[in-house]
Amino acid sequence: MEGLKALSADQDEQQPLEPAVGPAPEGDPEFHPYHHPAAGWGAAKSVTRFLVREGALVDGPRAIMRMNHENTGFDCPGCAWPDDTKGLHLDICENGIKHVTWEMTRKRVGREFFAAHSVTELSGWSDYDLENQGRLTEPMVYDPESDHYVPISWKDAFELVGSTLRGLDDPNQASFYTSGRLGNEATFLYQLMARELGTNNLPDCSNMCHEASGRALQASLGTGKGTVDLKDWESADALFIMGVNAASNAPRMLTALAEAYHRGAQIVHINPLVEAAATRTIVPHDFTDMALFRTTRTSTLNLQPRIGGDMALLRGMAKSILEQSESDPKALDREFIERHTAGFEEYRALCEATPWAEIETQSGLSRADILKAARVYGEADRSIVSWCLGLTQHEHGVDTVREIVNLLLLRGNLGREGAGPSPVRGHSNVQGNRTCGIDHRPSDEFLDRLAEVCEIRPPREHGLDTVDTIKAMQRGDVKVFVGMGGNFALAAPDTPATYAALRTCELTVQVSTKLNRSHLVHGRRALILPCLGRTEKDHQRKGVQSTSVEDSMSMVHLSIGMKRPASPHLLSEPAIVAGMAHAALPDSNTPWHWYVEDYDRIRDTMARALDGFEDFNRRVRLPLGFRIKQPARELVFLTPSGRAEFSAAALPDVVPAPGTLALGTMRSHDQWNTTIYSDNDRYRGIKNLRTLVFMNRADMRERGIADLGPVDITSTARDGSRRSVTGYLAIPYDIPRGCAAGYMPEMNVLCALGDYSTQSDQPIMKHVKVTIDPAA
Ligand SMILES: Nc1nc2c(c(=O)[nH]1)N[C@H]1C(S)=C(S)[C@@H](COP(=O)(O)OP(=O)(O)OC[C@H]3O[C@@H](n4cnc5c(=O)[nH]c(N)nc54)[C@H](O)[C@@H]3O)O[C@H]1N2
Ligand SMILES: Nc1nc2c(c(=O)[nH]1)N[C@H]1C(S)=C(S)[C@@H](COP(=O)(O)OP(=O)(O)OC[C@H]3O[C@@H](n4cnc5c(=O)[nH]c(N)nc54)[C@H](O)[C@@H]3O)O[C@H]1N2
Ligand SMILES: [Mo]
Repeated sequence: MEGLKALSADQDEQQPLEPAVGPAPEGDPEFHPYHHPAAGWGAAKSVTRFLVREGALVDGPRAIMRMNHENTGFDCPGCAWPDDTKGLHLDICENGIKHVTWEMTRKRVGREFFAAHSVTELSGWSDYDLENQGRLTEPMVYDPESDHYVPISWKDAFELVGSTLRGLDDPNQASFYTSGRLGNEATFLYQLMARELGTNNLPDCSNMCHEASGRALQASLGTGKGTVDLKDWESADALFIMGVNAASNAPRMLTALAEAYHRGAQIVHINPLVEAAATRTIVPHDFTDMALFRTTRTSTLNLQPRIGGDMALLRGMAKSILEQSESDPKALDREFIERHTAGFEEYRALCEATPWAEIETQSGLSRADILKAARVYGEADRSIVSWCLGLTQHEHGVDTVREIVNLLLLRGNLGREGAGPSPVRGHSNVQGNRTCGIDHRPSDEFLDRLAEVCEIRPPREHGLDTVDTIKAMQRGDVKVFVGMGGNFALAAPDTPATYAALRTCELTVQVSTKLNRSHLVHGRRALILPCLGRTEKDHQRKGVQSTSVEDSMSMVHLSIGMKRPASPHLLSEPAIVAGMAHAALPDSNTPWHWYVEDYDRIRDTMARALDGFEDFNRRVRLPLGFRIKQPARELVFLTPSGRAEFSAAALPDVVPAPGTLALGTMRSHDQWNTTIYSDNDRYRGIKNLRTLVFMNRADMRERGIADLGPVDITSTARDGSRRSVTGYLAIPYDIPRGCAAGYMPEMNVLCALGDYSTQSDQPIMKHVKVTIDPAA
C-alpha cells in the first residue's frame, strides 16, 4: 500500500498532464475585484445565459416555479438550506436554478456516443465536456476488448453486480459510497442491502464535509445535528457566520441575513476571505428590491482570521466573556451552566490559562478585534453560530466545533428560540442519508432495531469511510465499489492515489445521471447505471412515487418530480438498489421489488426502524413535512453525563512554518462540487481561470511573484511526501498573510491521502501545507 501511495505521490514520478476540469476558457484570464451586491441582477443575468445554453428556456422556468413548494414540487437539489417556513414563498437562487437546469438539459449520452468514443479517448476530455454531453440514457458495461462502454440490459447488469458480490470471500470486500443527493427511501434500502450482505462499509460524502460537526455535536450535546430551525434564524439577535461562502454555496441564506439586518440583528462574518455574503445583497425574490437595485447589508462585522485560526478566536471570545463575568453577573447564564452542563470549571480554568498573546498569534487577529466579536456576543440575548467547511476540514475540526458549543453554553444559547448551533450542510440530503442509516460507525441501538424490524443480522464491526475505502483498495482488500451518485474519483483527496486505487477493483458500479470522471477511472469490470433525477416523474406499479429528504435544520418533506424522464430506460434509485439487492441476495426475505412498487411501503418500514420517523407516511404529507425531534433542543442531552459537556482542548498550532503557507481548497461560484459550469468566479472577480491561487500581496512580493504571475505549488504531507501543481496564476487578494486559497477538485492532487484528521478522519482540505514559488 505504501508503495502504491509513494508511486502516485512522488514528485519524481511526474504523472502525465491531467485534462482540465473546467471548460476551455472563453478568453484570457481576468481579475477585477467585485464590488456589486450578491444575488440581484448579476445572478439573474447569469441564470438567463445558463438557461439559454442548456436549451431549457421553457422547461427551466416552469420547473423553478415548482421548486421547494409545499409538497407539490420537488426539493431543490442545490443545497440543504431549509425551505421558507412561510410555505409558498418563491425562495430560489441562482445556483439552485443552475443545478436544476443542469439536470434538465435536452442533451443525451446514448449508445452511439459510447460507440464513437473509447474510454481512453474520453479520459483526455475535460470534466466539463464529459458532463456537458447531457443525461445518460441506458445501462452500459465496460468492454475491455474494445475499450468502449457497450449497452447491457438492466437484468444482466444486476446479475453482474449480484454474481460479483456473491463471489467475494468476505462481504467487507465491497464498499458502498453515497453522495448526499440520494432520497431517504433509496438510502434506507441501500444501507439495508449492505448490512444484509454483511458489511458496514458505507462511506459517504459527509466523511469529507461534516463528519467533524457530527462527532463534535454528538460528544458535546448527544446529537449529531444542529438544534436550530429557520424560525430561530428569524429571531436571533446575533448571527455568527463562520467558514462558509454563503452567496455561492447556500445562497438562500442571503435572504435570512438580509431579513436579520432589517430587523437590527448583528451579523458577524468570520472568514479569511471577505466573501460576497459578508457585504450586501439584493434579495432575488423581492421584486421591488430587484427593480430598484435596492441593496441590503448582510454584515455588521467582518473578521478575517488566519486559516485554522477559528478555535483561537472562539477561545478569545469565551475568555473575554469570562473576564467580564467577574464584574457583570449577567455575562454568564449561571443557572443554565449549573443545571444543564458539565465541565464548566475546567473550561474556565483553561480559558484563564490561555494567554491573549497565544490567542492573537493563533487566530491571526488582534485582541481588539476579538473583543469586538465578544461584545456582540455578550450583548445579544439570543445567538446562533453557523458554520461550514471552513471549520470542519481541518485536523482540529472537532475541537473547533466543540469550542463553538462551549461559547454557546456560557450564555445558555441552547434549547430556546433564536439560539444554538447551526451547521450548514452540503448536499441537499446529506443529513437525511445519515439519519436513514448511511453510517460506517452505526450505533448498537440502530442496528438492534434494524435487525428486529427487517429481520436481518447486521454486522457489528464498524466499516470503512471514504479514506479507508481508498486505502483498502490499495491493499487489495476492497474489490467492489458501488457509487450511489457522486463523483468519487474526483471528489476524494490525492487524485492519482484515488485513481490507482479504483483501478485495482474487480468491479466498479456508478449510479449516475451524467457522464463523469468516475466512469473513466474504473475497475476491471465497470457499470454505468443511469437513474432518474429529482425533477423527473417516478412511475412505479402503484402509481407516481415521491421521495423524502431532510434539510440542514432537520425538516423532512416530500419531493415529487414532474418532468418526463430523460429516457424511457432510466430506473429510479430505489429500483436500482432493489435490482442489485435481489441479484446479490437470492435467499433474502426482504421484499425488495414489493417495496419499490409503492414507496409508502418503504416508509412504513422506516417508521418502525428509525428513531423520529413514527407515523412517517402521514406526517411527511403535512404541508411542510415534519421536524425530526431534537433532544438537545429540549435540553435533553444523550451524553454520558446527561448534560451538555464543555470540552477543554488545548489550542492547536496552526501558524505556518516560515516560508510555507496554509492553503484552503474551495469552490468557485460557478461549480457544484465536481460539476463545473464555467471558468468564472463572479463574486471573487475571476474570469476564464480556475488554475489560480489567491495570495496576500506581501506574500507574493516576498517571493517575487507578479500579479497573475505563474507559480508552482508544492504541498508537503505529514509523511514528508510531496505533491505539486505547476503553472497556476497568483491572484493578489484580501487574505491574511501566510494563507492561500484555490479551487477543488483541481487541488485535490495536493491533499495527501494519509493527511486526514485524527479527530474526525476527515481529509484535511482547508489547511494544506504548501510552498509557492514563481513557476520554474
Ligand atoms: N453552488 C454550490 N452550492 C453548494 C456546493 C457547490 O459546490 N456549489 N457544494 C455543497 C456542499 S457538498 C457543501 S459541503 C457546501 C460547502 O460550502 P462551503 O463551506 O462554503 O464550501 P467551500 O467552497 O469549501 O468554502 C469554504 C469557505 O470557508 C472559508 N475558509 C477556508 N478556510 C477557513 C478557515 O480556516 N476558517 C474560516 N472561518 N473560514 C475558512 C473559505 O474562504 C470559504 O469561504 O456547499 C454546498 N452547496
Ligand atoms: N479538495 C477538496 N475536495 C473536496 C472538498 C473540498 O472542499 N476540497 N469537498 C468535499 C465535499 S464537502 C463533498 S460533499 C465531496 C463531493 O463529492 P460527490 O458528492 O461525490 O461529488 P459531486 O460532484 O457532488 O457529484 C456529481 C455527480 O453526481 C451525479 N448525480 C447528480 N445528480 C444525481 C442524482 O440525482 N442521482 C445520482 N445517482 N447521481 C447524481 C452526477 O453524475 C454528477 O456527475 O467533495 C469533497 N472533496
Ligand atoms: Mo459536502
